[in-house]
Amino acid sequence: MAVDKKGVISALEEIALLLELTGANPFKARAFQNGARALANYEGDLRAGLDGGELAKLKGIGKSLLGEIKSLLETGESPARVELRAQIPAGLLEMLKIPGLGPKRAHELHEKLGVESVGELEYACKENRLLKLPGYGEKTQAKLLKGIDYIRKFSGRHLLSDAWTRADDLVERLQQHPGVSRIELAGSIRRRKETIGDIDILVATDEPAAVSEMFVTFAEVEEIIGHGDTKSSVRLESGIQVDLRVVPEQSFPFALHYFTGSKEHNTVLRQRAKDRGLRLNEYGLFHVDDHGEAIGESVAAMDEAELFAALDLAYIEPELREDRGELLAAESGALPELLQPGDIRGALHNHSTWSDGAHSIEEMARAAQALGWEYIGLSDHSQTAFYAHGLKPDDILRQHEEIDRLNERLDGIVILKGIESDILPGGALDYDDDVLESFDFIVASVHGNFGLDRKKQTLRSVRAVQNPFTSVLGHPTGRLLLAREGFDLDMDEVIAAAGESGCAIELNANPHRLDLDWRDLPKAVKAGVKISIGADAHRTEGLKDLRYGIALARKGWLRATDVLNVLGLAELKPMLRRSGCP
Ligand code: DGT
Ligand code: CA
Ligand code: CA
Ligand code: ZN
Repeated sequence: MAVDKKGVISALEEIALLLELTGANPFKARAFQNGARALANYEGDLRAGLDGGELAKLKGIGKSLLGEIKSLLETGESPARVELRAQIPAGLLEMLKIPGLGPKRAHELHEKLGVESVGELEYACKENRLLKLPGYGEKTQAKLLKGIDYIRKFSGRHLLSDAWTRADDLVERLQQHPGVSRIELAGSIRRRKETIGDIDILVATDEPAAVSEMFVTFAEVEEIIGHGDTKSSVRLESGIQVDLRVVPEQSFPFALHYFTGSKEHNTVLRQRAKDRGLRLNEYGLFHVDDHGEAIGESVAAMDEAELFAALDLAYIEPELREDRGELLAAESGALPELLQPGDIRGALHNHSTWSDGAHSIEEMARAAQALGWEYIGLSDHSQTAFYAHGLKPDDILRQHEEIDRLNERLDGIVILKGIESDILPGGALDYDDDVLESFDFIVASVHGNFGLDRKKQTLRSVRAVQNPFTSVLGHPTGRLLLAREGFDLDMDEVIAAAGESGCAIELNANPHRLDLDWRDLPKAVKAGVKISIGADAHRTEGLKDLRYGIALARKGWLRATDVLNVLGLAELKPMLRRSGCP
């Protein structure tokens, strides 16, 4: 498969990194880095530039590099990369994921200590073996250990979006089997956790062997971990593990409930059954005798709702099954009526080619309209975000003219003029008041200086939500799932300040963020804060990420009335310009 420009550049960068890992002459690695940079700055089409000889003339692109580029464009692979990848132990690459460990040091540790994997490095650190190396001290070693703990926490987990898409696809194909009478996703995907350990699929069938066989022979199965009539497990090429469980029709609701979890929810529900002289497990709900043994047939249940009803509970949506008060609410009729996808009328946080987006305002607006939105909020980056082509005041004037023209021309969608303003380290927004005043809304976000101490970082966000120009506090923790922890701040304090000032808080729907964390959403609602589910789309397809935001909103117990972007334009607009604005 051929690769595009981005693919070529990242291949060259990877080669540079691999060269460093092998301890090759630093000039060699630098040559590939320079080549990648030259291509990134090259405006034209690579293919044409290659054929026309223009690439060859670029500073930093030598003969051997040209060969690699040509091969990448033609075959999607480069001989140098293939060779290097084969030469380097996989564990060494894994080590690069440790925060603070670069290729040079990884090579050194490999060469001097024979360390070839994260586990080996951890062991070496615990044995204080690094202290013997020149340039490594107690502090470095402790820092590496902390970094290892950090990646351990995430290892083997996947983003909800990645796992969910693959899981839906598997379910759809298994469903084609004529022997399958019922099929559902279970586990953490069904509960819409932000990250997923493995995919769980439950099937009711009277042909278990045939269905299992179909499952383990899917093309993307890389390894069969287990294969039986009731349970099969595979690992997909993507590294995700999938568990398939096959049950008879009558136990399907019980098995679905059990394998949906969470474990904590199951535990409290099982206890509730026990208190009523019943036993709940994945096969059914049974009466017990004096010795505590299950007797007779299971209480019948067609679906999970009947299972809950048998325990005098209202139906608990899968998203809520985390033992965070759902049983109590289900008992007392206090479960929330959760937000539905159809409640959403638009979204505020989106980027265009004016900053770091891939599509024009018009393309974004039309895509939003195609999704049934009534409005799309445009919020490109502000001037401090130079790395993302943040907008200068005169850019803003021109952008607003473009939006005015588009709003006149386009029917059925309204574009709102916004900005994603950096929150400066002291908590101020990124423009003077006269510029801030020209927007319909402002999303204020932290994009740099993540290392401020807790007190300063908290004060920074508190000041931002107190600023009457701020409509929404964007991705409030700054976390990147599986990659970077949020910055250190007291979220309770930020939420309280937002509640007091009337500033909304974002639930950023980008599957890498899903920020504010769902666990904090009920707190925000309790403090009277409205939640803005933002797509943070950097291309038209990104608008569809809103589904992840909606999923996590539900997980955070949100009702439609808790969400800002369920409002129509007329109600929304005054909410965006808070009192106190000049
Ligand atoms: P994951 O895969 O780590 O994202 O999380 P889950 O919740 O999908 O966990 P998984 O795949 O290990 O198991 C699926 C469900 O099966 C889990 O949510 C609850 C149920 N389950 C598994 N093991 C146990 C157990 O030992 N006790 C109880 N009560 N339930 C269990
Ligand atoms: Ca799972
Ligand atoms: Ca599982
Ligand atoms: Zn942002």
